[in-house]
Amino acid sequence: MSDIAAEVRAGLTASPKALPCHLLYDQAGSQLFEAITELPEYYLTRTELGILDERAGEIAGAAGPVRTVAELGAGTAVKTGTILDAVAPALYVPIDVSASALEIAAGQLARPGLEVRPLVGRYQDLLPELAGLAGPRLLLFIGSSIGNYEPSAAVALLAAARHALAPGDSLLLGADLRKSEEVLVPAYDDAAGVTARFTRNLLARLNRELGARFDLDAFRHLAIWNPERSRMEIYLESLRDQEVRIGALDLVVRFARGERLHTENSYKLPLSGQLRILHQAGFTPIGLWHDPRSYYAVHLARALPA
Ligand code: AVJ
Repeated sequence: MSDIAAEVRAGLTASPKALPCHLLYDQAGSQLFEAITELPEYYLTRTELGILDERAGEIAGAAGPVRTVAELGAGTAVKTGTILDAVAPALYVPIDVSASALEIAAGQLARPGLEVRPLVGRYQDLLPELAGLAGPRLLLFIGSSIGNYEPSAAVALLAAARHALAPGDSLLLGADLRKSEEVLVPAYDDAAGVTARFTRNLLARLNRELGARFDLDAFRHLAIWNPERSRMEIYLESLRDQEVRIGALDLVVRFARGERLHTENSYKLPLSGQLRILHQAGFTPIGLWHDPRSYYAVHLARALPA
């Protein structure tokens, strides 16, 4: 049986219903996310890329000498090229759950004098391996994926990274900043409906992989700004009372009309909140770059002695 079965059963029998956001990224979901990054409303990717491309020299200078660059969630590493050229490490270690994405990354980033050594797996399992790589090390965690984590979980993840690093090693973190609802909501509910398709693909995936019978038209994509928690919340909302059978789980799930299935949070902390997470994880900030509108922040931070 599919290894997503246990997570799906737990999430759909919980109250309120929720599924882990990593389930959004099957092959179709990853392609839809790529399409999201090109949308006019989705400012994150192009804003971060602008900062990295324009400030790569400064960032590399602030980081100092680096032997190894490792990257969490490297994917196809499309955004990493400029930084790698500026930092010029001897070794690049992209880390991702997707082996196919890492193959593309290795091909794209092949450069004379650079060894590319991909690691396939989950962050939690692979972070300890950073300790065995030649220092000084620079760990990249860009793309605002940190925003999918609860702040306490973000601290735990970065602290685990910190434990695998040595004093003097650095972290480069890209994170979306808090801004007006008028900008945030369209970024997660675009006019062309690509984000809605991305979210609904989760149900299509359950149909494909678990023999579920979700009617995709019976749910709508919902993107809500939560100002108290400083996050976008994404849901699928049931448009009617309905029962959905999930064959592989031998389970029937009941949805009331208006009931929500939570699929994602995307935190947009103000700068102070981002800095607090770095401090609590054992890093001291040494550099900060942002775009002219202050939509997005790129932090450079040094690992502190334990
Ligand atoms: C990949 C986590 C950065 O939160 O902006 C985009 C995921 N979800 N649109 C984000 C996402 C809907 C994205 N991250």
